Amino acid sequence: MIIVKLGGSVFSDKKGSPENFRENVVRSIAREIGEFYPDEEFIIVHGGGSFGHHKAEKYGIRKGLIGLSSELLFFRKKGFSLTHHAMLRASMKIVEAFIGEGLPAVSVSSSSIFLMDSNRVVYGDVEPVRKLIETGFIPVLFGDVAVDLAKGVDILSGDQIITYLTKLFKPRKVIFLMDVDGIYDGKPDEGTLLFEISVDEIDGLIKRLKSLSTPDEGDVTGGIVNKLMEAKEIARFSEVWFVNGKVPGRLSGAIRGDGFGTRIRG
Ligand code: IP8
Repeated sequence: MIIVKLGGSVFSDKKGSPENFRENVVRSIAREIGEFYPDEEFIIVHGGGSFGHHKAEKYGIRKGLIGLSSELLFFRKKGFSLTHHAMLRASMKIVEAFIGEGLPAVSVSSSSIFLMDSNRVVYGDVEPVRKLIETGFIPVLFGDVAVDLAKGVDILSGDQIITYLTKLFKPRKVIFLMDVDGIYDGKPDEGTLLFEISVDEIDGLIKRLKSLSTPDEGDVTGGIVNKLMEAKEIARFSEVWFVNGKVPGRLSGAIRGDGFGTRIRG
């Protein structure tokens, strides 16, 4: 099994107009997956991109529901619903592109199966996902809003969903598709691309990137630093790759194992 994270900055321009969608890019990714499916099982998890992050920010979803005036409570709950519906629209477009390329993709709403507690997933009803895979489907999950037992509500990142699924399903690979060539030891346009990182090097790298970074604008779940923190967990169970999802051939290279990008050594 392979889990593919379809980053929001791959299928959309996060800084562009709300809900813009790169259908050609997603179709090309679907075609590459089609070269390996059905011999290989896949789960797709996509991010928020130009669909989720803007609304999540506008309605302050990450701040939760505790101690709010009734007016603010209503505002935030409405934002929860609107953010979820924006993600449903993103997922619909992605699933349609996959179906258009002949792949039996099926959308699974993350907010319907996961519960969080203080920013982390604590429960996931993933049996239907397992059965979908066993029956030959390609489940498509996504970063979403979620009920949080401590805060009321929160945003659940696609990256965290992948960590949770990896612990249970132990895929042979997890591949993060991004809009840059992989992980850099500095800012993507200035630093050097790292072709291989060992798990033990991740903490040092996170520290360095944090000291350089301006917060990732338009990303409520923490961008590359958050991804690396999840990757550190994921690499205990699976091989991890970071490759450019906008460049045709990079995904299939990572699937074959001779890809251009960053590989995390477990
Ligand atoms: O882009 C965030 O998912 P991510 C989802 O995987 C929302 O962090 C709703 C902003």
